[in-house]
Amino acid sequence: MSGTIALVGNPNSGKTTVFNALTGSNQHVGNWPGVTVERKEGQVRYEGKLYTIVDLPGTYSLGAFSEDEVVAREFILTGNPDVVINVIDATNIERNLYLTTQLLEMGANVVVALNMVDEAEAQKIAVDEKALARRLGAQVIPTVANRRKGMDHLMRAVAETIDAPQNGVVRLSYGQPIDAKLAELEGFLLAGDLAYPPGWLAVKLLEGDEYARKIVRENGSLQASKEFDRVFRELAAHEDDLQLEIVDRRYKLVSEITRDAVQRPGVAIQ
Ligand SMILES: Nc1nc2c(ncn2[C@@H]2O[C@H](COP(=O)(O)OP(=O)(O)OP(=O)(O)O)[C@@H](O)[C@H]2O)c(=O)[nH]1
Ligand SMILES: [Mg+2]
Repeated sequence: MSGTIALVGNPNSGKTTVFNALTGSNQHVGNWPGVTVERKEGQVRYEGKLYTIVDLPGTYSLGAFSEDEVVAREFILTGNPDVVINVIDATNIERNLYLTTQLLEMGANVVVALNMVDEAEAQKIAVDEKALARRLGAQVIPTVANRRKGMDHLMRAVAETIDAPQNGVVRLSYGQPIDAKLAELEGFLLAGDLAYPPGWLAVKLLEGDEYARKIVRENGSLQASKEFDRVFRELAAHEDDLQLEIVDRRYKLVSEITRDAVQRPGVAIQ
């Protein structure tokens, strides 16, 4: 086996179409343990190597608001996929990139399938793939999944990205005082030897993510630390303003990247 691929993207972006185009009939359907969410897994052969590919439920975000989001993010964080194919809808890049920034923040090894480029072309939306790739620090491959266009190129990018991981280019800054708080939290979390990236957990804790808090609260070595009570008291005190600021920063980054890489008809270049 040469690696595991996770397919992630907004609802209706074309994940299952990509999955079917890559796997053919080589797939089976089950359920994720403990939830009613469908689990599709298949096999892809590319250049003599065999890959397992998992079709994750469609989500706009990777918080803890729905079973779908939790299933997707748990698999990305603890299922150890070697690469995440983020399927994005080329006619709706700004909305789709919100999820992309979260994937990069998790430290996922991302390849972007820029899907529905046929539709984008019909709507005269011009996407500068190179600019997008540069800003994201990930390969961006145009695809038309329902016509199987771009699938070979996509698998080549997957193989290359497994061999030479490209993550870590997008490092979001949330400005002060949030960045300082995050660094402090990250230091605290490092002592816990957790199964989750400390940088990602720190952001989720500041966002007030209940699930992230549970992970930290139940960690034995963190509980035993002197810092433990103080950290949680501070989190509770700052919750609301930090949450808004963090989401706002992410949206700003996404709209900046979109401005760099996408031209819509009737929107003048500045
Ligand atoms: N024009 C066009 N249509 C596409 C393309 N890829 C997929 N579609 C169509 O878009 C619709 C949604 O595709 P799906 O593959 O079901 O999307 P999904 O991301 O799996 O959706 P959820 O599982 O609901 O999140 C289907 O009708 C596909 O045939 C494409 O590249 N171009
Ligand atoms: Mg689907």
